[in-house]
Amino acid sequence: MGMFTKNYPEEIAHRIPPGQRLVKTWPVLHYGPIPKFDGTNWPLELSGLVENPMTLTYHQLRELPNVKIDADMHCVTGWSTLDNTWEGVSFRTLKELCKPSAEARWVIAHCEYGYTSNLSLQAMDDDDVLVAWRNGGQDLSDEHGWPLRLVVPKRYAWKSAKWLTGLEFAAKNTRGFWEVRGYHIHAEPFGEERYAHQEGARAELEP
Ligand SMILES: Nc1nc2c(c(=O)[nH]1)N[C@H]1C(S)=C(S)[C@@H](COP(=O)(O)O)O[C@H]1N2
Ligand SMILES: [Mo]
Repeated sequence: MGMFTKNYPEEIAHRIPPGQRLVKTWPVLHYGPIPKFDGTNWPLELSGLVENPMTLTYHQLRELPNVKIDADMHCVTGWSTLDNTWEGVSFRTLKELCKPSAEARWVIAHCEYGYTSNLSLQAMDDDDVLVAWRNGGQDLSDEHGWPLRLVVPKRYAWKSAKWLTGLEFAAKNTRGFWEVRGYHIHAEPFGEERYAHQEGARAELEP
């Protein structure tokens, strides 16, 4: 049990991972500056081990089938928020467009100003993973990732990369910004997978 663990009502207690606490307002958290979108284009590159490498214009991306999901968010520093409504394009739609090759097992998210994060393709290939531009029925604010961010609800929130510029498919695990600084490659909040030293052989074995 983490130091922040409190007793929550039964209806929600099972949704709060060990060591997390609920916050009422949505924090802003990132390293480095907030980019400004000029309102015209924010290309998204789908690259690496794919049959159809492509760069989608912002307009093309927004024209793809949209999805709306309801998800919880858990930051490794300890805060969680429940029932966030996100709108965007499903990762699976992008995957079908670029067609990762059979050897692709990892996805590296690239962001403005060089932030990266990576996850197994297995973790990304879920129906609640999306590239989003709206939250709570409103366009994202600049500080929450406008005009584009990744949302991976079942992993700690550093994997939900803001100001996303590309998704790169790879055969090997190249650790991202926080992953090289000692954070966990898989990062499942309910397993409290916070730190790299907890990985054991798992990073090698899976996926
Ligand atoms: N580009 C970028 N994305 C990022 C980060 C960052 O430093 N740079 N920080 C991550 C972390 S640690 C968290 S907890 C979430 C926070 O998202 P929020 O500011 O919208 O709450 O963004 C993630 N995405
Ligand atoms: Mo975080």
